[in-house]
Amino acid sequence: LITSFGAVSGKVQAAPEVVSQTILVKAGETYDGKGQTFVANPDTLGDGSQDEGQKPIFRLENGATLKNVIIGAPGADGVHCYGNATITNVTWQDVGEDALTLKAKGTVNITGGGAYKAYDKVFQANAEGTINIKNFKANDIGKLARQNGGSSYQVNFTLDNSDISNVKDSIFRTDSSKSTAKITNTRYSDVPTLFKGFASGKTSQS
Ligand code: ADA
Ligand code: CA
Ligand code: CA
Ligand code: CA
Repeated sequence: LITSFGAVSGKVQAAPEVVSQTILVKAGETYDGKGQTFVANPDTLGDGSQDEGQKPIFRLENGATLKNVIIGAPGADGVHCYGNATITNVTWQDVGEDALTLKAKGTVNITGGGAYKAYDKVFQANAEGTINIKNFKANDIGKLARQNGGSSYQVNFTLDNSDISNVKDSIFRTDSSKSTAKITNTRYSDVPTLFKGFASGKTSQS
């Protein structure tokens, strides 16, 4: 009887962990949240509004992995990736300023999980590199991924086997004539535009 107290889908849910100082995942290391929910302390990391300059809940060094994590509200500035990163089964229940930012050149592979309630952007590319999104769900978002406005380096975006709904702006957006975007095997509902700002021949959908 005691084991089913507070149970959801047969599992006892731990209270969200309030993160007051950004959790650092060192180069090459893996942080497995084991399904735990993490929220930002609004006094130290940020309140999850559209104010810039909020801090991330997780900071990943080059080659780090983040998996089995739920980010609740407030989400502050989500996850910052400095170089290559593997993001597996991470769900943003209520995206804060944004969900994840590529902060230094690298490839970010996001597989599984989802992002919800993003007033503006989910993924933000502030450095050259590649963002691959696969087996993902997003609902009630502004844009799925955005290369930093006015930047001209190359970012390659891919989206595969995902479900995207209720988008205000677009799936992928850039201002760079070098950047590319490819969408495969993905279902949409209420998505006004797939690609915004890409040069001709730089996008594909199948
Ligand atoms: C906006 C802002 C950038 C940067 C970015 C981000 O695009 O103009 O300077 O802060 O958000 O990384 O959230
Ligand atoms: Ca921003
Ligand atoms: Ca939100
Ligand atoms: Ca941000």
